[in-house]
Amino acid sequence: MAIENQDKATPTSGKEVVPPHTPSAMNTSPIDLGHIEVLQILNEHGEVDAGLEPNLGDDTLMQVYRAMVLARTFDQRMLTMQRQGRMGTFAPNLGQEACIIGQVVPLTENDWYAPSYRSFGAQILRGWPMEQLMRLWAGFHDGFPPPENVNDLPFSIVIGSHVLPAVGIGMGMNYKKKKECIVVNYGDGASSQGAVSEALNFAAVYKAPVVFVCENNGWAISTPVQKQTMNEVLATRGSAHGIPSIRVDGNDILAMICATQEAVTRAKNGDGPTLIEAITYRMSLHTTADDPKVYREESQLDPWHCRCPITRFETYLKNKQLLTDESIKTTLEECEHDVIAARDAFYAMPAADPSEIFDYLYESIPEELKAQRDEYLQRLRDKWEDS
Ligand SMILES: Cc1ncc(C[n+]2csc(CCOP(=O)(O)OP(=O)(O)O)c2C)c(N)n1
Ligand SMILES: [Mg+2]
Repeated sequence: MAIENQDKATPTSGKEVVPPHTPSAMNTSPIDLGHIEVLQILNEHGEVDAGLEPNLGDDTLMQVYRAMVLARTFDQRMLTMQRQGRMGTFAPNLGQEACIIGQVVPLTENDWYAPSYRSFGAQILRGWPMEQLMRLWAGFHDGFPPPENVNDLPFSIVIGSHVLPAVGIGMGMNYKKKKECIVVNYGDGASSQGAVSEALNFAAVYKAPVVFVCENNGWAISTPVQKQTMNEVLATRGSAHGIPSIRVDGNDILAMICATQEAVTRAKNGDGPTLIEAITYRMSLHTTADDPKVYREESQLDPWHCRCPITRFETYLKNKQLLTDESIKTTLEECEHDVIAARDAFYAMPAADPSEIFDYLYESIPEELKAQRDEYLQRLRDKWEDS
């Protein structure tokens, strides 16, 4: 998606207004933030900082809004399908829509994107058909390869493992003298993986055109960020490697777009990587296999309800006369229509062949495994005959 007036989309200064995961203690971290900026452009009431407001153009703003609503609609439908027993394990992204959409808006189709498993909103915007993502989450291996002409990596379940390969892609861009970049998205939990530190160091040393987006949603399954690290300011992990790093209000779509745009421009100008720590909150389950009631109080979500990234953006768009209550309703209906159409296309796809689970580990299947396969398939046949 092209951004109009790109240089106007670049923030000139930041303000110390982003809430960390102890909201009342905003920016009272004992860690010295040094020169790390904290960027917010649209506050919780949808009021814009006129000095930082990007000139994105009305069409882009509306496309971004629709992408956020579509991400949430897809999210809700996937949860419903999973609860109906028609979907595999799924990782919701409720409340993180600004973060996930904003980080890919400044990318062109020549740029690359390395998603995490919670990045489906960005994947849809990058061109992944929703029915393919459904197939992927239902466990079909043919859902994983990126569509033709979409420069994305398949997402990795092994947390942080895609970050080093993303740096390799960035180094390849430098080697080929291409004015392109890659955005790689990973979580606060993944940021503690050793490979992520290696990736940051390599990117810094080789000036790789990489934008690291560390999506700090407060939780790594049941581990709160405060227990996972003694340095909650994850952006310092970038600056420790000599990488320009910034904290961004991850529920502020304008801040996310501006910070990413600035990082993309830096990368394409040959000035190397940037790390964006996007502060947001996981409002929903870790995955559908998780029950957060076991480890967090409902009341912990309270401060975040009023930070909803979609409501905030709607207020902004209404103030700009771009949105009305009526067009909000229409957008939602259109997104629901599109998601239902994708669901029906997914349901119409051929069922899995259970014998396939034996097919891809060995070039030729060992005799012992063949025997297990035959026994398994016979048991399935017996079960179907009984039912
Ligand atoms: C290397 C590795 N260790 C453990 C896991 C199990 N695991 C899956 S998700 C997750 C937490 C990840 O948290 P975070 O990086 O903050 O991302 P989020 O799920 O919050 O988006 C863990 C530990 C894994 N997938 N890979
Ligand atoms: Mg997390």
